[in-house]
Amino acid sequence: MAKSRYESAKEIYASFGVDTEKAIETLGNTKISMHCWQGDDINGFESNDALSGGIQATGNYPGKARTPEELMSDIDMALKLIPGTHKINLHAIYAITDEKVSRDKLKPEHFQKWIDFAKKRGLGIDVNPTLFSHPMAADGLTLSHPDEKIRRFWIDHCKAMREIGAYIGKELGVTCLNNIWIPDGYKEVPADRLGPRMRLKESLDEILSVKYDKKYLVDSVESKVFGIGVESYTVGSHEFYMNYAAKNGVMCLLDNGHFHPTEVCSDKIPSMLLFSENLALHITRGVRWDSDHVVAFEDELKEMAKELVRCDALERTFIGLDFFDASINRVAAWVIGTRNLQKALLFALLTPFGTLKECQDKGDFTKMFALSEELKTLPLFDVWEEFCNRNNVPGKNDWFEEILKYEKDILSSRG
Ligand code: RNT
Ligand code: ZN
Repeated sequence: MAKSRYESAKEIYASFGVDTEKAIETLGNTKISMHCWQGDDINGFESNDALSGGIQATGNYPGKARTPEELMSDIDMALKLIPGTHKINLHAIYAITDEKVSRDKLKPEHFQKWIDFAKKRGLGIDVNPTLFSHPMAADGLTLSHPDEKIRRFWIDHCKAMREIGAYIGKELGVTCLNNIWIPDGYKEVPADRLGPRMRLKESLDEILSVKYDKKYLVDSVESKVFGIGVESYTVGSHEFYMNYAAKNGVMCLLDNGHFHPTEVCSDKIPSMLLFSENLALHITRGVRWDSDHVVAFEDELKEMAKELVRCDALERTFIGLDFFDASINRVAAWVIGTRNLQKALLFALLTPFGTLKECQDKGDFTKMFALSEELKTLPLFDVWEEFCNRNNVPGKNDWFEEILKYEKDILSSRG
């Protein structure tokens, strides 16, 4: 009988010293946190007010989710086409409440429907306080606001979300990551760079002073270089949070859209891992700016995946996605972006790092280069298809047929 494509791919990789079975197994155990906000352009269920806070979703592709039921149905559809069992990432504005609940008054019960949803499917949940798209953040300042009353509101909101996260982690038996990102900054060169950062530091100190079992809740802080309307100064810069995280035992979250366009996160990963136990990531794709394009299978993504694998860091990294494209089918966006990240991880898992490192240390850069280039055209596709088959998820273009059907049957009927 002729060998299957996978069998011959397995032999080819073995000739490079790579075990495809091990790669498939590791990839199957790697959880990705799929962000709910791709499904509705970060609208949430509070109101239909415009998105604000230095971020923007552009496009008006029909069929966006308008209710919790629609969003859950769309997430289900996406997860059917994504191999493995993962986590979903929720923002505070996705609370499901009968009446309007102020963000500083949110309680675990307002996430009960999500907990039930996740339990049924064996998913984990991550949470985020929402410090944007709100009248109290109208001037773009939250935890660093000079007005104590406004700071108080946002501190209380962050505390509420941590309590919710800890509850969720316990209920699901999967550690919940609470990630804090704030839009705070100034359009013009500020007169005082230190004051806002001192206030942010104090706010964070209070928020994080409540201790939870790390089995249930862990925290991260997310930096940014700039945002729309805050081009000159960002309070929560990388240096601010990297130092804050190191000193306070929380995680630094690297969003690869949040640095200068020629800076790369792949290079930051090993340095972060050398000094902290855990790392959190938002995987996105910036095109010329923090544009949050859907993750594509491109070089920097592969390079980040390679760092996670060769630093043996998959188990200590919280890998989340963060993109929002409203110009294409949103369910397809989730599937394309998530599968691309998984493909990049598989590509990394199929790399003979031992041999490559040996070349580097011996100074044999010719062989290192030659081998790296050969690896790029090995039959990744066949191993990926095998991974999809074993996880009962369609491979090749079959998944896209399912998207078209869902669009025709479900999405097209939404007004
Ligand atoms: C914004 C940050 C942040 C948000 C989400 C919605 O620049 O990347 O992570 O995108 O929390
Ligand atoms: Zn982010």
